[in-house]
Amino acid sequence: MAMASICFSCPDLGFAPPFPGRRTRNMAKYQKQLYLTQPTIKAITTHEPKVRRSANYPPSLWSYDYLQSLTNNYVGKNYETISHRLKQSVRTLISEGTAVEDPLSILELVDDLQRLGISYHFTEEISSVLKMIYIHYFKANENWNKSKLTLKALGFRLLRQHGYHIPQEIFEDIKDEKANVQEDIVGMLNLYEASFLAVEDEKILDEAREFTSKCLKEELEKNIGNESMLMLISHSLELPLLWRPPRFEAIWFIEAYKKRSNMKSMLLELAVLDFNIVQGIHREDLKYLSRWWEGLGWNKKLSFARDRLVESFMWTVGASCQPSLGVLRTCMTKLISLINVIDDIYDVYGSLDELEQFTDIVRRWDINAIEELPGYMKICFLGFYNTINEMAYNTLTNQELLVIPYVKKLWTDYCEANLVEAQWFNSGYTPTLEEYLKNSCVTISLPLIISNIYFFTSSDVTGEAALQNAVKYSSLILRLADDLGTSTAELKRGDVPKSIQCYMHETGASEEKAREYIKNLIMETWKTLNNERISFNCPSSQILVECATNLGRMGQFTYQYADVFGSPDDWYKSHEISLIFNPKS
Ligand code: 0FV
Ligand code: MN
Ligand code: MN
Ligand code: MN
Ligand code: MN
Repeated sequence: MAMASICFSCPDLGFAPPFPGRRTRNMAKYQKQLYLTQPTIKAITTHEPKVRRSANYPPSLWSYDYLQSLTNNYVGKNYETISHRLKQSVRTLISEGTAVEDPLSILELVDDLQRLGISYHFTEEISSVLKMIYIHYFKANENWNKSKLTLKALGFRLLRQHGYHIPQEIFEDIKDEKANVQEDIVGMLNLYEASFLAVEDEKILDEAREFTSKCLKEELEKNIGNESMLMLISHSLELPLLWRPPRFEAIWFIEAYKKRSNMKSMLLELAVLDFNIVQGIHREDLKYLSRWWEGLGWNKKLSFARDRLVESFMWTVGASCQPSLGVLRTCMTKLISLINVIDDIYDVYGSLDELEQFTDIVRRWDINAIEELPGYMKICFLGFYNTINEMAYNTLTNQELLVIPYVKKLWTDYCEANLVEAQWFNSGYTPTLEEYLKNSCVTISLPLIISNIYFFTSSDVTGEAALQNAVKYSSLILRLADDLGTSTAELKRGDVPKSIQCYMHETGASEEKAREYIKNLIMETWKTLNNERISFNCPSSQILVECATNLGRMGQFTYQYADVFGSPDDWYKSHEISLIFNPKS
């Protein structure tokens, strides 16, 4: 069958984010347009399409005045002192753990620190403690094989996550011991989480995942036993740890940790305080961004499109929450806010003629051509152009780098791919899944976002090849997750067939089977991404690799039930509130 080429392996998307000198795509096809038939201003402004589609997006939940009223209550010497003292105590705890030589308790501590969202304070301590565990307990292989399942599985997950390639064979005996394994709920849960660290062709891990997920589901159905354990199981089954954006995991895990019988109150105290201090910084970022967004005025002037500043900021915090990365967050939120509106113009509001014109003016990066555009596009283009040029100006003055030629190319590629979708839609064409994915991993905008940020914030990034792969696989994950959550509404209002429909068209599969296929493709893509991440060893692009991965995770988190980004519901709103508006107590 024609599908064989992409069957459960990551398709070659045929694109790469254009870090310098790497981009070769030929889009000459579209370059002929417009110059030949440049319309007069009059012709354009009177050429209003008879009907425009509408997505009926609800308005923003958050007013400008409300966002401006936010304060940061967690500044000052007092909080710093308490936080410093608690961090010192945690350091002592880690080194005591090392001294007693109980690998399980050390691993549990590391896992708790990560899930509580505070491990970034202890990166050196954690990496030396894991190295110690690797050398003492793992390299002496037989010891591991005799160890308890929880120890093996937790060690496997944390060590792989930190770049040690532990072989799947340490779980080889599991298939002969299913009865014993089933008795050990904690061990099973840890094995289930560990199995997501698989790379391609690791059958033992695939089997372990199938087996443990079946048993854990049964355990939930029985609904007996420790309540806190059942909570952990249902949380894992909803989305495994590896697929969750860390900041959102911290929100949940801090509450779960409070209920744990053997919890350490000092860890909890630090996690809550640190969460609030960091949230205060995010609130300041958001306050600034809300002034920018209000000044841009798109919420009023382009009211057909999504007004989603807070939600775009939420994606950004999901991608990168560290206090020191405020500039990155500011850039990324601006980019996502621009992208949402431009995407709505291509998908919903614009006529094909207008979209060709818009694509062309972006390609020319020519402010003189703005006169040709219809009114709403004048606002969109100038707002977009000024925002991007201003960020490029900052790079020019701060780093003496002129990035406009690169950035212009990135946006041209993005707009051209969106135009292809619009042309497909207008001609009623259904692409093959492979053809669709090649184009739609550009329109999902993750490569655009990460490479814009690369140009705007990092003056000395090396190791682009590894970064490119992380971007490529994360884009695919985000695209597929987005299609699972948004395509029903998109097709209803009129849009190009998305991955699910392309697969159905190509294979005759039912929608249910097609969704199953897409979910499997996400799983397979994670394996490839894991492989990249395990072997990734380039500190200077680590931040962007994390950002890209986290954007994929944000897609899986956001779109697991519906298009809550387009139409926020109570579930989504409660996450916004706990992320930004309510401090933890
Ligand atoms: C996609 O919307 C969307 F808004 C996303 C992915 C949230 C913002 C995050 C990023 C830009 C990374 P939509 O489903 O309309 O996108 P497509 O591409 O399907 O039109
Ligand atoms: Mn789109
Ligand atoms: Mn769209
Ligand atoms: Mn579209
Ligand atoms: Mn979509």
